Amino acid sequence: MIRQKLYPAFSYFKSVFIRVKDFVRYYIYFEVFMLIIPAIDLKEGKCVRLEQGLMDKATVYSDDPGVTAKHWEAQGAELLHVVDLNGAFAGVPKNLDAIKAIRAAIKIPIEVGGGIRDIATIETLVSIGIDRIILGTAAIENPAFVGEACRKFPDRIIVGIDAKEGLVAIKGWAEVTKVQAVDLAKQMQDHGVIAIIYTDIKRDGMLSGPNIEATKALAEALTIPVIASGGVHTMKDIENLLTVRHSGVSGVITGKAIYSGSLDLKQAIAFVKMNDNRCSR
Ligand code: AMZ
Repeated sequence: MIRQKLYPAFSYFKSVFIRVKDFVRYYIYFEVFMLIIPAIDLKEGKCVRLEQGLMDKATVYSDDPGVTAKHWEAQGAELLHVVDLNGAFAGVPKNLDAIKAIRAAIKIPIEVGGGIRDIATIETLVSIGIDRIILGTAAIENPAFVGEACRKFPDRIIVGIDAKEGLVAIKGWAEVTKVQAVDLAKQMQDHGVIAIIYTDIKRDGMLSGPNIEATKALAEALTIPVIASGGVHTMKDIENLLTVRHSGVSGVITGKAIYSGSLDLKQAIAFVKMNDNRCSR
C-alpha cells in the first residue's frame, strides 16, 4: 500500500533526476570545450577507414573494436563516434556484437549511426547502453520518424548529414539526393534533434582538411551544435576549427588522422582545453 502511494513521487523524482543528468551531460558535451571525437567505423566486425565512403577502399586498422575503443578512451576521449558501415548500406544494424564489445570495454558515452531506421532499433541500442543515436538516411526518407524518435528519446537523437557539394547523400552515400544540407538541417532542428554531424564526403578519409566554410555556414544557419566531420589531418585543422567555434561548431570527428598518426588525439584534446575559451553551443 505504502509502496503504491510512494511510487508516483519516486517516479517523478527519478524523471527529474534523469532530466538534470541529461542536461549536465549535454552541457559537458557541447557547451564547455570543442569536442574531439575519435571515430570507429565497423565493417564486418573490424575497425576500418574508408576513403570518400567507398567500401572497396577500406583499410583495416584493428580486428578488436573493444581494444581500439579502450585506446581512444585512454587518450582522453570524452565521446566515441561509432558507425556501422554494413548497417548503413543494408538499412539495419549489422555490427551489433562489435558495438556491444565496444560498450563493454569503455565508460565514456558512445554515439552510434548506420542502419538505424526504426524505433525498435533505437530501443535495442539504448538498452545496450548507447548514449546517442545518429540518424542519416531516415532523416530524408522518413522525417516524421525523426520527430517521433526525438519525442521518445529526448536528448539522444543526432542527425548525420553527409553532403556532396552541399547535397545530402544517403544509404551508405551510394545515393545523392537533391536536398540541400542546410534545408535538411533546419527541418531536423525543428524536429528536436540535439545536434547535426556534418560530413563532407569528398574529404572523408582523404586527410585534406575539413570543409571549414561549409561547416561554419551550416552552424550559422542553426541554433543547435554542429559537429564537423571529414578531412581532419593535423593540429592545424583543429586550430582552424577553433576559429569558427563561435559560430556553433562544437565538435569534430576524426578518424584516419588519429589512426595514421598525423594527429595525436591526446595532444589535440589538451590543445582545445588550453585554447577554447568560447562557451557557446
Ligand atoms: O562511409 C560511408 N559510406 C558511410 C558512413 N560513414 N555511410 C554512412 N555513414 C554514416 C553516416 C552516419 O553517421 O555518416 O552512417 C550514419 C548514417 O547511417 P544511415 O544508415 O542512418 O544513413
